[in-house]
Amino acid sequence: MAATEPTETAKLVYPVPPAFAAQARLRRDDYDRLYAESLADPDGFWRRVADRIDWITPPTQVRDVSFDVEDFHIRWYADGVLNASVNCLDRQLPMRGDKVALLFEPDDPNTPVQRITYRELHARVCRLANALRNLGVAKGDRITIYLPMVPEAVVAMLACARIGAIHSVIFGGFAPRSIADRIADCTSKLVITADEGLRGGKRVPLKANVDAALAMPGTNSVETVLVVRHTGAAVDMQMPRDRWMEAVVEGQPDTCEPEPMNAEDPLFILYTSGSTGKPKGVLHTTGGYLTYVAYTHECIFDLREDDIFWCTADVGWVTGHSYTVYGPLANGATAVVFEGVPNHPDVSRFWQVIDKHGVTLFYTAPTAIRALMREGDDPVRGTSRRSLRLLGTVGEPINPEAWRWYHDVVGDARCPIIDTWWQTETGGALITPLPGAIDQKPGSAMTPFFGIRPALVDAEGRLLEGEATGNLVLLDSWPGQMRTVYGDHARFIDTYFRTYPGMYFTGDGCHRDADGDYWITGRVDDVINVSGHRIGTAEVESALVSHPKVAEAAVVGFPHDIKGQGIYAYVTLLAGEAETDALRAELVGHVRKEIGPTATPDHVQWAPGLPKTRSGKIMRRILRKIAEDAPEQLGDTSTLADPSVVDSLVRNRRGA
Ligand code: 6R9
Repeated sequence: MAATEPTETAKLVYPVPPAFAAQARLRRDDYDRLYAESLADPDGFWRRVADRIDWITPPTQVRDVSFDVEDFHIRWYADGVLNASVNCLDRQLPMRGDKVALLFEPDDPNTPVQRITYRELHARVCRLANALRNLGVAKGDRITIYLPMVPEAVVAMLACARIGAIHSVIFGGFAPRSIADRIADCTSKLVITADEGLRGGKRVPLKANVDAALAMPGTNSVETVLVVRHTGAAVDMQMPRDRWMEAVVEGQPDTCEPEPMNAEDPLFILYTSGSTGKPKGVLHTTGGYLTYVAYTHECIFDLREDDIFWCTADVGWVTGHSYTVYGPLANGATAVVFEGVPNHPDVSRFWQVIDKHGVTLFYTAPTAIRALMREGDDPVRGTSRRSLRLLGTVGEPINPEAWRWYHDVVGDARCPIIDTWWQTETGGALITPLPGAIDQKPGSAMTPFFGIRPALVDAEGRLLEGEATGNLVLLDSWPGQMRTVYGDHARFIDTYFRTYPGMYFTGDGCHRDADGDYWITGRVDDVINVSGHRIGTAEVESALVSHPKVAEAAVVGFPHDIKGQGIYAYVTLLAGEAETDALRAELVGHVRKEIGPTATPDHVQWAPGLPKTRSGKIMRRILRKIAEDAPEQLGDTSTLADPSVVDSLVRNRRGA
């Protein structure tokens, strides 16, 4: 599923719809001209783009970058001073004070919608920012946000930005252990959470999860927990640590002096899974990030003043940060904040919400499209969707079949689709067709955005020319690039800049076709992409081996019809432990408890032994082939310490 097959489908080009091109911000000749300019004179190009930002002190410097590990640095607009919340709020007040900034659609369609104007959002952000200052939060302090998809999540992020605190948003699906690790890593001073979350009618015990996390070692940096009353459930309040949000913002002034931030001062940390060890704290700074997300949001979504923009991603992921919060608000757009899920109360919810709010730009993940495609066309056809003018996807490769269904059924063959490739690390979209300029091919992210220089390399780091398949690297920086791994700059350099010297290594495989268009094929490292969420195999393995009956575990991805990839775990039990179905279920539950539901293994196979080299390294290539049910492609197993373990694994594989 993950690997799209370009060869047959590349011929099927969907030209830019002429009606769309006629009104588009950027057309083919604009793309060609601006792309050429952005490479020929990056300084001039990005200087002009930065004019869209309200600077307290405009930058005189633009790009200052070296990917050389001996003299490594990435700085953009380094002497500029600004405040991100001012750009998202104050700047909109004169022209757009009464315009709706956030359109909140609750989990239950019968709960009233909230329409929050820029003026109101500004006041709410200022009140919370003042309250945070009163609680002793200062510039540079880390604040953990663990909230459902509700307007308070956006308010909390912008309140941090207002006073220069660094937010670290944790997805509401993460379990106490994951919360504790993330709090400990950045020594957060304050946590913002809610009594409970609601997803598809189910309650998520957010406050109880925070309580459990704060009982774990390493979390005593937290002085205060602010609790948003959301469902009204009774929660345990520990005084004086825990405070109700409504009580602390009560009576606060609705204006707040913004903290002047240097362009390179941190804006946020967002934890993401890597191929080794614990999740890393991806750090983004203020000036470059904001410039990049605002500019890409306008160009790639062909944004207009009256658009209703809906990105379905939770703010717990980078897509929510860049394209629900910072990009749209910096552009003065109206953004939908959706608390629910695509199949509640029924599988036409997305399309009903589009009709209810007149959504014009819709951005979601391939996994949701595949799940809804399986339900047939009727739930879609029963809705109008006439307001839509553009569709987007993000998070994983989209298979051509799902692409065409999205195009033909959801978009009534009217709307262009932008397949946007990017990463937590990249801040914003890097490879995507500009909708009025670039023809589309189902399954291809097509062309680089302005200033982006993708390239393909082979395993030895040799640049590949023309039509080729290899590892995707980026040859130069862009303003939205991450600046470091929080607290571990060496890990940042080692992870991304040592594999191929002088280049940023994405961790993705990619094919470039004869026309020069890019087809991302998926991760080439030990990261599994489950429903667009990154899961490190090492994290799942360490959760499994933390169970008292497990001796060893190896985890790989396998193709999954809906999720893109599923999680396949091979588990070796301690001597004397019985391989029962009950224990299998217990292990699955254990991983959910340790990491969270996104990391739930789809299959656990008992492995009396694991295939290892003589030096003791697990041969994941072999485990992947067994999980894929392709034992005929195992290749050479003669270098294994004990080749016979493979036969037993093949015999007992899931597909057998
Ligand atoms: C934004 C986001 C990043 C990884 C990335 C790649 C995969 C994202 C994609 C895509 C193919 C696309 N990915 N978009 N693969 N086509 N349009 O998803 O960030 O959660 O950090 O994941 O997702 O493998 O390396 P993040």
